[in-house]
This record gives sequence, C-alpha cells and structure tokens, in this order.
Amino acid sequence: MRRDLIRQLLYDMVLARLFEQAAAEQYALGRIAGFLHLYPGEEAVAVGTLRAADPGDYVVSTYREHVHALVRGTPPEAVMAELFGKATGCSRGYGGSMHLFDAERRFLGGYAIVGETFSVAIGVGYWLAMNGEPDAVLCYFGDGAVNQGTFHESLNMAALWKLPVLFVCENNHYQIGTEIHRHSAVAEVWRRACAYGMEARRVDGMDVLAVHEATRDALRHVRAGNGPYLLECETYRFRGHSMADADAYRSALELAELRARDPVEGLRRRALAEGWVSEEEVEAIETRAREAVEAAVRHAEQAPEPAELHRDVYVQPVDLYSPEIPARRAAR
Ligand SMILES: Cc1ncc(C[n+]2csc(CCOP(=O)(O)OP(=O)(O)O)c2C)c(N)n1
Ligand SMILES: [Mg+2]
Repeated sequence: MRRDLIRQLLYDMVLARLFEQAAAEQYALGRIAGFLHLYPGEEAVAVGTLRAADPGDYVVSTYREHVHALVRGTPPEAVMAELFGKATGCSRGYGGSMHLFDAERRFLGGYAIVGETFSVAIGVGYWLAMNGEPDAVLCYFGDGAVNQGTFHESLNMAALWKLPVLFVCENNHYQIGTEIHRHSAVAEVWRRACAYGMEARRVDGMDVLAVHEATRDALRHVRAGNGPYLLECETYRFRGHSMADADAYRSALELAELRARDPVEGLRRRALAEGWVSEEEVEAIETRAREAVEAAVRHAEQAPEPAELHRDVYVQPVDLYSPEIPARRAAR
C-alpha cells in the first residue's frame, strides 16, 4: 500500500469529521442558517471515490456535499464561509450549505432536489462524449433518490449512449426517517443497473480502501469507453438527517453497532496496525486537520457579508424588534 496515499486518505477522513463537527457547533451558535446536512459516518464514500478520480473529472453532488468539495480541493475557508453565507464562500455566499460550487475544480454542485444530480451529470457526460474528452463525471445520489423518474431516465440514456458517468449511490439506508426496505421494492440498489445493461457492484462504504479500489476499477471501465457504471456504497450516517432532525426512528442498538464500524477510526487503526503510518505521523495529521478547521471557522466569522445580497430583491424594510410591531398587530 502506498504510504503517501494512506496519509492523504487519513488526512481527508479526519478533516471531514472535524469540519462537520465544527459546522454542527456553528449551527448551534446560530451562525449558519437554513438546513444543514452533515456527513459523519459516510466519509469513506466521498474520500475513497474522489481520491480515485482524476482532477479533470467532473463532480455532481447532493445537499450533503461539504466533504466532497473539501476532498476536491476547495479550501476549508471557502466551504465554511459559504455555510456562513459570507462573500468569500465558494458560491460567494449566495448558495449556502446545499449549494456549494467550484467551477475551477470541476465541482458542479451541491443540489437540494432529490434526484436532481442525474440529469445534470448525464448532460455533462453527453458533452464529454460528443467532444471525445477523456474525463468522466462522478454523480452522487442517496438511496432515497432511486425511485425518482430521473434515476431511471438518466440510467437509460447514459447506458444507451455509453456516457462516461460513474453513478455513486451513497446508501446510508435512510431517506430521512424511512428505511430503504420500506421505500424500495428492490433494496439492493446496484441490481437496478442491470435493467439498463449497466455494469454495477456494491462495496463496503465504511472501508475507504475498498471504496478507493472499487472506484479505480469502475473509472477504468468508464474511461475505456464501455459506458457508465453504478457503484453502490453501503454506508451509514451517525447523526440525524439534518440538524433539524430529532433522529427518533433508529434504535440505540442499531446506532451503537454501526458506530463501532467508524470509518475514520477504522482507517486510523488499520494504518497503524499495518505499519503504514507511525503514531507521530497520525498525531501530526490530526493536528494539521484541526488547525485547518479552526482557521476555516475564524475566517468565516470575520469574512464580509455578500455586498449585493439585497440588490434586485424587493424588500420592505421592517425592524422586527421595533416596539411598533406588536402594537400594529394588536390594532389590526
Ligand atoms: C424531489 C424532492 N422531494 C423531497 C425532498 C425532501 N427531501 C430532502 S432530503 C430527502 C431524503 C433523501 O434521502 P437520500 O436520497 O437517501 O439521501 P440522504 O439524505 O440519506 O443522504 C427528502 C425526501 C427533496 N429535497 N426533493
Ligand atoms: Mg439515504
């Protein structure tokens, strides 16, 4: 195993975990508005797939996409500032948590609509195929998206026209509070690709090395002109669906069993046991990641608001805290 790759994966995994923990804290402090969907438990999927991709490949992700942007290389400052809605965010503060965008790194979003990523990805794939470009598209989606019409329509077109798209299912077994076997007649997502004559497989999404290897194989298939591929990564989220979710639909036993398979801890343990990294190297990696997240939060706190937030938007300025408001309401 290449030691530099292991160190990179470990850094990405630790950074992902710490970044999301910091985002949860900042949300609780009221500095992040709107919905916030976090990734702890699922890190091996974004890290394993994106570290196996080439920098020229395009990425289309869902609303649970902070880690995808980070692994792609968007600076943590630019991601955190976007969550804060600040001008230095990667979408200049206009997008927020669900709409990260970084054209320079071919990170094409951040989509809040379930099933929206498929049609964007096949559009890019079509363009790549038409122009004979060597790049591929990585298209992320949750288990909850596979009963949307766009899933089937896009898989059909991608297979028919042999588009260079790698469909990556982040199967965390839940669509908000609904477990997959309650919403899907066929709960093994990878098997659905067979209906379109598409190559597919399932991989342990809690094991970053397994995800990395499976992605390399899948992308080799795609780049060779064989058409699209569907990779189902079986994973689990450790937190609620979003910060607004009380997470009351899972048993403590279920959570405890899956937390015991923590993908960040798993990689750290294995890398040490195999002698791929030393204790000192792990410590240095963790320190570097912690400092990067702290710097990102400091940056986001101090960054300016988007200058043009209210331009072209009709607003009737109202001071909600004015003593006149309750008086006006009472008079109505
Ligand atoms: C078309 C559409 N319907 C409903 C919603 C509301 N919604 C937001 S997330 C979500 C669950 C999606 O679950 P899944 O695809 O498994 O992704 P996960 O959140 O588990 O990563 C739903 C139903 C939406 N955003 N878009
Ligand atoms: Mg899900």
